[in-house]
Amino acid sequence: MKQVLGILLALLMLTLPCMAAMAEEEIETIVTIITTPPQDRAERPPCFPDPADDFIPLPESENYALGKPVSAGAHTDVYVSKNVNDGKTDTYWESKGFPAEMVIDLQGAFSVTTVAVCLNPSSIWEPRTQEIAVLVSTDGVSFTEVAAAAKYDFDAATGNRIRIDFEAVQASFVKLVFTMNSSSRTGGAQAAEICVY
Ligand SMILES: [Ca+2]
Repeated sequence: MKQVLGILLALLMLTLPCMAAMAEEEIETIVTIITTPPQDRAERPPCFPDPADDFIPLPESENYALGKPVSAGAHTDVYVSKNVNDGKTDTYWESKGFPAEMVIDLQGAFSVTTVAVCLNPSSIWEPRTQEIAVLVSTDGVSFTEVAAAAKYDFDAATGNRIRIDFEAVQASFVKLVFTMNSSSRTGGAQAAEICVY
């Protein structure tokens, strides 16, 4: 009997390392590394439309007006002229009355084709219409009209911005003349950003 038990014990001792090896194989860990998407913006499920899809598109080329010197007549309250090209749509210029001229010194001669006027994109800014003409100059003294006065509709649904396109022209100075704003909240022109492309 003792002999049988001894044999069984020996067999058990022999098979234990094999069983341990099998157990190790069975619990082999598989690691899958998944890279996370960029966390700099909220993810939007594809079934939800992006409101920006309906925004009036702006050129992706350089905005020659950004940060350049500007000059305009009297402004309302704290809404000074330099707010018009500081790159922020939450700051804006508001003229005191009409007509309201805004001149941007591009500090160099550029071939320009488009002027965009943007208001704050928030829907708190109810729809309004402004009448605007665009003129250009190479010397800052003599200006040529490139877009006659016309009415443009600003609506948060389309980004609260408009663009005025014209034939390519050399310009060192761009002047906008505002002659009407349908908003009942102001008696002047309003622009959060004026961009020149
Ligand atoms: Ca601004």
